[in-house]
Amino acid sequence: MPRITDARVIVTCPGRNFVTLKIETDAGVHGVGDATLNGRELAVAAYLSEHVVPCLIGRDAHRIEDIWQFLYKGAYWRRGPVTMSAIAAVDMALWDIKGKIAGLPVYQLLGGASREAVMVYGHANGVGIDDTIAAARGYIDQGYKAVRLQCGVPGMAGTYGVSKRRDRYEPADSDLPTETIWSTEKYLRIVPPLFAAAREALGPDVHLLHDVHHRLTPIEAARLAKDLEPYRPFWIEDATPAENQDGFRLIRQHSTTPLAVGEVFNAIWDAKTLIENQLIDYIRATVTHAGGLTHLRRIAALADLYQVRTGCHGATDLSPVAMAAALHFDLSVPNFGIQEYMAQTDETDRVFPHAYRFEAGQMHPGEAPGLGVDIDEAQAATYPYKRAYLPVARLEDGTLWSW
Ligand code: GCO
Ligand code: MG
Repeated sequence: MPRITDARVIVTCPGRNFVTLKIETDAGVHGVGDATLNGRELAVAAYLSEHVVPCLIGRDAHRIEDIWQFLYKGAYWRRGPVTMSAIAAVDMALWDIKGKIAGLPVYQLLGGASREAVMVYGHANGVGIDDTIAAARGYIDQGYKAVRLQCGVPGMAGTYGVSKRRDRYEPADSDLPTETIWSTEKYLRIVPPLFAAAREALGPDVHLLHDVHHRLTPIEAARLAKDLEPYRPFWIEDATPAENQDGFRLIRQHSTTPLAVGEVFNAIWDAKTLIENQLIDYIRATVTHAGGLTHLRRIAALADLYQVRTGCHGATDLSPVAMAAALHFDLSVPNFGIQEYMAQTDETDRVFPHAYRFEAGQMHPGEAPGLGVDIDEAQAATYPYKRAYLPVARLEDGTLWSW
């Protein structure tokens, strides 16, 4: 049996912060897992190094399910993003080790490929409608079959999803949280014309997506879903905060626009009511924030019973380790829908050499044994941690809102 001999947490900032767990075994192989929780990175790093790593040493690295249960039930304090990201990192690293020992890519251990490759969506954004459509064309020219559209809101200084640099989007931009101003009324005036113009300009085939980023009340979200219906969006995402799951019932009563939710979910219990009541169409939980491959597969299996498909979060605050793990998951689950993809910086790609590849709007995890991704510790050490927070949003009268 491969015994765990050592585990350590590596925090690096090649342009943005990443937390990686590396587990060593006496079988001559190691595994890596992503534990990045944007803006709260060191909480997960400490949870792992202070409370998880000591419990791992000496254990059989093959016992993935048992170690998962040990860390989940054994903590007594269940769930939560910090706990579940820490468990996820261990889980990913153990799947990586198992794959390397078996000499197989992880997707083979998960039942093999259910498709040739996985459809991804890119992020098109711009200050106005025209440059957003131009950005979308840029993605379509690269072969993308699906594009997310976000544009600036007239009368507002900035908004979620619109970056200074078109090809990169990094909201965690400041040593202390940046304060931004939000106007629902102004936002609701611009998104339907954006979609009307995009559908007209880009034709019927390309999938168009949009992220509301938790900013609307249920009835406002229902209005947006209804207004966008003629333009056949692939989904609208996080239309309203999901703590109140009945809010989604209200949106459903008014529209057939598909709904996606779940990038901030960390356990199957966050999604259970939404899935069982068929209040959503896509579940966006990720391998990093929702307990690793072991738990994400459980969520996907529940979703599959209700024809809810997966659409994993894939922003740049998930490291290439998470992207690799997501692609093995995506390739294997029967109810895959789509995968979000944002290219990382060259520095990040150098710190995390990987086997996954993009081609014509689709991605594949590659055939390397394990996850097919690693961390170059020497490179990582040259980029020390730098505190960075996500922004906060306030209404025009100063009321704190959902960012
Ligand atoms: C997305 C997300 C991200 C989040 C980010 C927060 O759909 O890609 O909403 O961009 O804002 O992951 O850390
Ligand atoms: Mg989102």
